[in-house]
Amino acid sequence: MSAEVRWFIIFIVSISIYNVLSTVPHRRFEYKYSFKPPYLAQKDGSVPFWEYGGNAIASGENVRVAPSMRSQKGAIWTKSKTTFDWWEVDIIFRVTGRGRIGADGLAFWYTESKGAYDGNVFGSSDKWVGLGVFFDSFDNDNKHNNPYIMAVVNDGTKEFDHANDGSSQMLSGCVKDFRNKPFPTRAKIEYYMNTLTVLFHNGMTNSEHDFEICLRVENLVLPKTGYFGISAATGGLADDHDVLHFLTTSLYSPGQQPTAPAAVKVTPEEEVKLSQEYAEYQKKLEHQKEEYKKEHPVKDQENEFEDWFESDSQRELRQIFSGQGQIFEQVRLLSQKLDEVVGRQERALSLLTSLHSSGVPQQITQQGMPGQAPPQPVMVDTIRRHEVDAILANQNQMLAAAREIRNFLTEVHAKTEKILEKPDRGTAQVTGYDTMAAVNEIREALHGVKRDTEAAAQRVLSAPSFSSCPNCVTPLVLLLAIGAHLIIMFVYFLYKDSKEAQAKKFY
Ligand SMILES: [Ca+2]
Ligand SMILES: [Ca+2]
Repeated sequence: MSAEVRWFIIFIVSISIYNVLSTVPHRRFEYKYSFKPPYLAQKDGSVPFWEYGGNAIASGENVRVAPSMRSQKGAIWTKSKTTFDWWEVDIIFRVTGRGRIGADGLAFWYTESKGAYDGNVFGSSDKWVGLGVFFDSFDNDNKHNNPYIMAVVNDGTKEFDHANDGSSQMLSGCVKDFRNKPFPTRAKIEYYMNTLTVLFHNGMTNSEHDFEICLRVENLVLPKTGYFGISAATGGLADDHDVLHFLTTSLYSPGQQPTAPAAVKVTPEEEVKLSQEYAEYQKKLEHQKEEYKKEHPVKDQENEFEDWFESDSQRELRQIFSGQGQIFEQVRLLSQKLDEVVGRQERALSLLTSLHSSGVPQQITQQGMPGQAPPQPVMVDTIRRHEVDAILANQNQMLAAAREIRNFLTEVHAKTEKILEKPDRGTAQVTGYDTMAAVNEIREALHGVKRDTEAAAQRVLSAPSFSSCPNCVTPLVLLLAIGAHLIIMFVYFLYKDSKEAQAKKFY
């Protein structure tokens, strides 16, 4: 390979890599718009960079946006507005309740201003400006299509149509059950290049790869900046609405680079003050740690051991879950296989129909219009019915012939066997040979007699005085005498043969 070709290939590869990279957005984790365990809430109950209210409770592990009690409403909002155009939010949540059906649901918000903590739309304010993605548990319009996930955009003028579950207002949605799942359910809400995509993970497995698409809306214009929020509400029926993770990632198109946060100018006094605060905080923390250790020295160990072992019911549940997970996996595989089979069937059907349509009518057109080119080439010249019949008849004939040959061979075989069993039968041949020899002898004798007779006849004819001899025997008498002799000889030979044969039989 010459150097030019090598450089050309490197150039092409680098261009293609650049093209691929240029379509992938640049991502940056936004900690100011996220929360996750552990230490989700601090000791005083606050969640850094977030504020919550209503009936919401934050713990170290999750935010219970609305607890499973009647008519509860709560919400949690980011403290500051977003500073990026495109984003992806990954929410891990659980909606759990004892009832077969629950209420009311959970909502994700991206709005121009923060909503209330006790509003009418899943715990937040109505007439919002921006986007709401609702996880609606309760079937208000009785169409048996809940739990339902939907995206609704509002310009601040419309009231949410609870009676119809927002069916006339939503951009798009999907029926997905998110209540009481073995693993936490997840939603990925992405807004990139004016396209909104909502992916959903149904919590049946713990796999990262089991997201399904719920909805996709293109050419969507949302407020340039806004607040993220989560709200939830219960009604007559009540579920626990827990949010475990809220992770925000800002997305930047390849040309656009993430803007570095503006450098904050700190005066020397402030710097001293801040470092003092930090030192005090560290001291306080150490002090609290020591106190805690003093208070719970034994309990800790107990807890440690408790964590090590699982109870019977926990183990049973775990086994059930893993079994169900396997079943689910198998069913999914089966459904994939079924899809393949259906696909193949359809392909085969389409091939058959194309064969049918290009086979029969084409013959007609070819016969009708010999000058015209066929519309489609004949794909396969199939065997005709009468040809099949002829082949079958031939085969039958061949079979019959083969059977006859076989019978004949069996007969021959049987006879050979008999012959081999009784080799003495070979004497019959000898007898036949004797008969032949005897017949030959007779023939020879007859020839001799004939010759003699002819010679005698010539002599008789040549003798002129023959008729004058009265004592001589007449030729007729002579011939009769010879014939009588011959018959006697013949009978004697036959008698001799039969005697010999009889004698051989006994032998
Ligand atoms: Ca509803
Ligand atoms: Ca409904």
